[in-house]
Amino acid sequence: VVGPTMPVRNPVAQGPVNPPAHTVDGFVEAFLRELNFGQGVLLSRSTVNDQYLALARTVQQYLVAGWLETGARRRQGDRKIIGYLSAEYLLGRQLDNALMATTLGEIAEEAMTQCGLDLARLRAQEIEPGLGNGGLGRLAACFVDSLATLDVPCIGYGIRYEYGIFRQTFVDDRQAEVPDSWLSLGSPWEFPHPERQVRVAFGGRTETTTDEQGRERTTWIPAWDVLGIPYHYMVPGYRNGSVNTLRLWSAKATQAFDLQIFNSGDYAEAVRSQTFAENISKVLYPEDSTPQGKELRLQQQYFFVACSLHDFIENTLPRDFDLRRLPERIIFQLNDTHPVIGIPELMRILVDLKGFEWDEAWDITRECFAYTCHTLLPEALEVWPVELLGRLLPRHLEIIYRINDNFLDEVREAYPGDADRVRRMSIIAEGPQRAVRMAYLATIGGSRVNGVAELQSQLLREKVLPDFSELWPDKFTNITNGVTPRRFLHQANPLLSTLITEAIGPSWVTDLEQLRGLEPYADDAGFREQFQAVKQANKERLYRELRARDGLELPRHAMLDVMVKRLHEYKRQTLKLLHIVSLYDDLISGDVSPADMVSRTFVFGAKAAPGYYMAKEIIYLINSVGRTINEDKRIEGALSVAFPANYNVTLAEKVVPAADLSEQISLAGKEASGTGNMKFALNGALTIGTDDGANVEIRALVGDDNFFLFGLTEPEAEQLRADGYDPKAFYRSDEKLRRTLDLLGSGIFTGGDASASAPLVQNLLHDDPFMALADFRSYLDAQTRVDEAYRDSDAWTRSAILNVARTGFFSSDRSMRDYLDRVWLA
Ligand code: NBX
Repeated sequence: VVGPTMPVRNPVAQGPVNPPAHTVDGFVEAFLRELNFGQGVLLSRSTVNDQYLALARTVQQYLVAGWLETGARRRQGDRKIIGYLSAEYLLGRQLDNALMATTLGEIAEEAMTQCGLDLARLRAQEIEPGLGNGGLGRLAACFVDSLATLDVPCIGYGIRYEYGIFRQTFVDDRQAEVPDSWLSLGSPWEFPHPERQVRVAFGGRTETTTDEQGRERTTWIPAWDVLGIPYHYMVPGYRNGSVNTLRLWSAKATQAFDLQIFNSGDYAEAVRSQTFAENISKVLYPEDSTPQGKELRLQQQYFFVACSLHDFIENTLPRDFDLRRLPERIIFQLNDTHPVIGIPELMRILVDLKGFEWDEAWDITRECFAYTCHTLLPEALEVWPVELLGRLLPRHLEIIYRINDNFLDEVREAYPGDADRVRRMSIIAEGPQRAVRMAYLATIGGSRVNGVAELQSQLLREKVLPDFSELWPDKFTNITNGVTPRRFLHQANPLLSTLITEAIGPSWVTDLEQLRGLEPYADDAGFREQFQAVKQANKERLYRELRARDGLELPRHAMLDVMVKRLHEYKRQTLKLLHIVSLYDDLISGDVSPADMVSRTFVFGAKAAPGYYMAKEIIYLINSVGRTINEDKRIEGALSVAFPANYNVTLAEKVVPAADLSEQISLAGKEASGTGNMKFALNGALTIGTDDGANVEIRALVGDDNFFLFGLTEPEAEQLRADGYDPKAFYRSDEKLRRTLDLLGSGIFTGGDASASAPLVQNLLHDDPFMALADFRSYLDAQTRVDEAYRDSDAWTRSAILNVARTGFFSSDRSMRDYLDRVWLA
C-alpha cells in the first residue's frame, strides 16, 4: 500500500530496481520465477520452449536496469540523438549477445546445469529475427551494437515484420521458399507499447486555402489510415551498462472489423480493411539490391518513417521543445533510399502542422538528414512512379515538386543556359514514365551523402551522382563499413578470442586496432601451432553443425573454401562454380590425380530473391554439381561441395571462424563494399578477391603477400564493355574454359539432361553481363597460387595471423566514429 508516509518508489529517480544477484544462485532463482510466474509452468513439466523463453526473460532482467538508467540519462541530457532509419535489421540471435553483454555466460551455463538443463540446447531453440535481406540489414545491426558500446545515444527505427526473410529449402536441388514465422513460439525480446500507437494516413487529396494574411495553407485530407504500434528491443553495449533502444513498428488496423457487415454474415468482407492495413508490416520484401516497385513497399516505407518522426518529435523531445533547434537534437541517418520519404514528411510536419515558413523548414530539414548509398547498380536506385506516389501520398508529392522547383532554380543560377543539366538533375525523371528519383531527393534533402567503401564512394561521385558532387563537393564523403567484433569475433570464435586475449589482453574487443599487437606472434611457431589448432577445432565445430543441421558429411582435413552471400549474378557464384567444375575436369580427365590435388571443401550459402530466375538456376546448378562431385568415388574425396540451405546470421557465426579461404569475387565496380569479406579476414581466412568494394582496403592493409588478387579492375571492365565485350571470344581462345563450360553444359551434372544447364551456360556464352568468362583465366591462376600457398601450412598460418592483426580497421566502432566525425557531429 502506498500511503502518505510511504514514498512512491520511482525506480529511475532512486536508481533502478536491482537486477537479480550476479551469481549462479541468483540466476537460478530468477529463472525459476520466470518459468513459474512468467510461463506458468513447473520446471518438471516445462518444454524446451518454456525453458528458452524463461531463460531469455531472465537474462533480460539483468539488462533492464541499465536500459532504464540509460533512458533516464538520455532524457535528462541534451545530447544529439542518432535516429537510424532502416527498413532492415538482420539481428541474429539475441540470447548469446545478451549473455555476452552481461558477462552471464558462465553463470547461466552453471545455473542451467543445476536445473538439469543444457544451455546449448536452449540456445538452439531461438529463431533469429531475420528482419533483413543481407549486407544492408546486417550492417544496421552492427551499427546499433557499436553505438551502444560507444555510449552514443541512438534510436534504431524500423519495421517489425511478422515474417522476415524466407526460410530457404531445397527441393530437387532447386530453391523453395517457406515463410519465416519467427514469432510463432513467442518473442521474449520485445516490449510492445500499444498505448504509444501512432496514426499514419494515406491517400486522399489536398486542399489549399489562403488565410487573412494572404498566406497559403495546405491541408491533407487522407482517405485511410493505420496505426503503428511500437515494439521496443534492448540494444546492449558491451559491458558498459549502456543500453539503447531499437523501436520497430507493427501495423494495426484502426478498426478491427465492420460489425454491421459481420452481423450480416459476410465474415471475409468484414475484416477486409483490417487485413489490408495489417499487411503493411506482414512480410519483408525478399529482394536484395534491386528494389521492387511495389505499392506495398512504398506503404511500408512511409509507414515506419512517419511513425518514427512522429515518435521522436511528439514523444521523445521535451514537450515545449523549440523545433527551430531540431538539428541540435537529432540526425536521421537514411540507410539507403528506403526511408527517404522522411524528408518530405518532415517538411509536411513543419510547414503544414507546425506553421513554419517553407524556407525555414527547409533549412531545418536539410540539417536533420544524411544519406548512405549502398549500391552502384543503376537498377538498384529506387524510383517511384509519380502516379503511385501522388495516389498514396498526394501532399508529399506536392512537397517534392516544390523542393525540386527550388532546387532546379539553384541549378539554373549555378549553370546558366545548361538545360540538359537541369533535366539530368531533376528529382523527377521524365521517361519512360514520370518517376521520383529517391537518391536525388536524398542528396538534395540531406546534409551529407556517403558511400560505404573508398572505391564505391569514388564511383558514386564520378558515375552515379556526378552532377551533384560537382555542385556540392563537400557534401560527399566516404565511410568504410565495419562489423561488430563482439558478435563476429568474440562470440562467434571463442577459441580465437581466448588466444588473442592471452597474447594481447582483453581490450581489443572494444578497440580493435589493438589486434596489431598480434603481428609479432605471426613469427612465433608456438603461437602458429595454437592458431592452427583453433582453426581446426572451428572446422570440426562446423562439420558437427552441418551433420546435425543438414545431414552433410565432410572430410576433416581439407582446405575450407567458402562463398557465402546473397545469390546475385554480379557477385559471381558462377565463377566459383566454373572453378569447381574445372578442378573436377582435371580429375576425371586424368590430368591430375586425386592424391596430387590440394583437397578442398567448398561451402556455399546463398538465398536468391524468389523472383530472380537466373539466380535460382545458379542455385540449382551448384546443387547439381555438388551432388555429382560428392558421389563420384573416382576422385577419392579430393573435392567436396556443401550447400547448406538457409544461410543466415546464426550459420554465419559457425562458418566464418572455420574458413581457410574467403571468396570475394564480384566483378570490379559492382560490390559496394561487402562486409562478409571483413568478417572472414578478422577470423583468419585469406581472401581471394577482385579489386572491388572494401576488398581494396583489406588488401592494402594485409599486404599483397597475404591476399590473392585477380581479375579486371573497374576501369578495365568498363573499357572492355565499351569495346564490345564478347564472351564467346574468351570461350574460343581458352581451351580450359571451353572444356569447363562444355562439361557444365554436357548434362553429366543434371542426370543426363543437357537442357537443364542450358539457361546458365547459354547466358554465359552469349551475354555474361558480369564478365565471368573474362576473369576466368585470372581466377584460375590465382587459385593455383592459393593451392601452392596452402601446401606450406606454416606460411599460410602466418598470413592468416597477419590478416587478423591488420584488419582491426574494419570494426563497426571505427565506422561509427567516422560517422560522428564526418556526418553526425560535423
Ligand atoms: O550493402 C549491400 C551491398 O551490396 C554491400 O556491398 C554492402 O556491404 C552492404 C552494406 O553496406 N546492399 C544491400 O544489402 N542491399 C540490400 O539489401 C537492398 C535491399 C532492398 C533493396 C535494395 C537493396 N530494395
